[in-house]
Amino acid sequence: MVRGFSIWTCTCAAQVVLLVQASASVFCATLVKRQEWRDMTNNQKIQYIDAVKCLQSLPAKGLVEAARTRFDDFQAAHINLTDEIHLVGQFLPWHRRFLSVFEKTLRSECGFIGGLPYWDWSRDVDVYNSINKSPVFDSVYGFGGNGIYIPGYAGPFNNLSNLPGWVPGTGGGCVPMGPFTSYNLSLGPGTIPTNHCLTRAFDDEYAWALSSTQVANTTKQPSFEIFRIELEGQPVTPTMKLHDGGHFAVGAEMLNTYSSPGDPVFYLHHANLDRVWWTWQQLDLPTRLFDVSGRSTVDPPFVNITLAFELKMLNLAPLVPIRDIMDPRAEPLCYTYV
Ligand SMILES: *[C@@H]1O[C@H](CO)[C@@H](O)[C@H](O)[C@H]1NC(C)=O
Ligand SMILES: *[C@@H]1O[C@H](CO)[C@@H](O)[C@H](O)[C@H]1NC(C)=O
Ligand SMILES: *[C@@H]1O[C@H](CO)[C@@H](O)[C@H](O)[C@H]1NC(C)=O
Ligand SMILES: *[C@@H]1O[C@H](CO)[C@@H](O)[C@H](O)[C@H]1NC(C)=O
Ligand SMILES: *[C@@H]1O[C@H](CO)[C@@H](O)[C@H](O)[C@H]1NC(C)=O
Ligand SMILES: [Cu+2]
Repeated sequence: MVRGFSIWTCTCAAQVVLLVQASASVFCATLVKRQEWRDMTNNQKIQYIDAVKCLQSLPAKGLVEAARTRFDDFQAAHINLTDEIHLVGQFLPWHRRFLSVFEKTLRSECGFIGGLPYWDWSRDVDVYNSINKSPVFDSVYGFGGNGIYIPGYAGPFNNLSNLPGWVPGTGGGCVPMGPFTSYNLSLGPGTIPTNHCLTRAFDDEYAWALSSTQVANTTKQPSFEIFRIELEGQPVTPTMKLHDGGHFAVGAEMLNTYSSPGDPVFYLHHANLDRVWWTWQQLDLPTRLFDVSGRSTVDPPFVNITLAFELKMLNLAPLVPIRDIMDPRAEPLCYTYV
């Protein structure tokens, strides 16, 4: 994927000037197709899982000492930046860039030839009001299922019952089946590094938040800021929304704001959120293609997010201004949802 990034590392003045003046789309040679998990062939599913396992077998590049693998590097960056990238205006742009770097890394370092898959949970929840039966959690052609049931499980710090409206999940322990049973995480829970298995605690109590009715309510929001708040959810909204609904429905590893990218399904959940954002942008592209706003930090003093705000990826990738990741069809992103 050197070609994909080449324009950004180019020192040629003319190209840089052109880029600044246009402040818009630099067209891609090709777009990778991001597909819904169940629409992929079994062969494509295995290729994706193998690529993630490849990242889990490559050595870390050392952002934090406790990170063992390239897969951990991504989790480490997310943990480090968590307080700057949630509940703020850059929430969606940051995660769009993060997923794109993950996708490009799978391609450049693990020979993956496809696009990042997404998980359209509405396709499960609209039918079953549950995520349990989702093909995403298949133990052969998916990410494995629920964690082993631990009665009274209330999170790694045993304090989730403090959350308003908390209903215990149906798992909590190690995921016993699927492709990720033998991979122990080195980071998390939260900001603490521990050697632990991948855990899940499915909780269908929150599945309603992922229905197509909820998606429609989100995409009808008139401004970027209200759209982002309605998508991201608690504690700014009084009830669960698409973003936190997905994290809570899967539970355990996925429930921790810092360390949730330890569950490989994180990337499919966030790809779907990114797809919902792109859907919202496309409903009024002339207005919304470059529409961002919102506070830059959770606590004052904060500035308002603009297109010039730079997204940090630490040691994963160079800084880019939000302007450059507003259009998935343009460099440096180059993907399309199908
Ligand atoms: C992020 O990394 C910086 C630099 O290593 C460190 O000072 C900071 O404590 C880290 N923050 C978190 C939340 O891990
Ligand atoms: C649970 O404890 C952890 C670690 O002390 C803390 O970070 C987290 O905010 C707590 N969660 C709740 C819901 O109280
Ligand atoms: C993986 O973590 C679990 C605890 O979650 C532990 O029981 C197991 O021994 C660890 N496996 C390895 C190979 O470190
Ligand atoms: C739909 O969106 C509005 C904001 O426009 C929000 O107040 C309301 O709670 C949402 N409805 C549901 C069911 O989430
Ligand atoms: C951010 O934008 C809001 C709404 O337009 C405005 O009220 C506020 O003063 C701005 N804050 C800063 C720090 O520019
Ligand atoms: Cu996040």
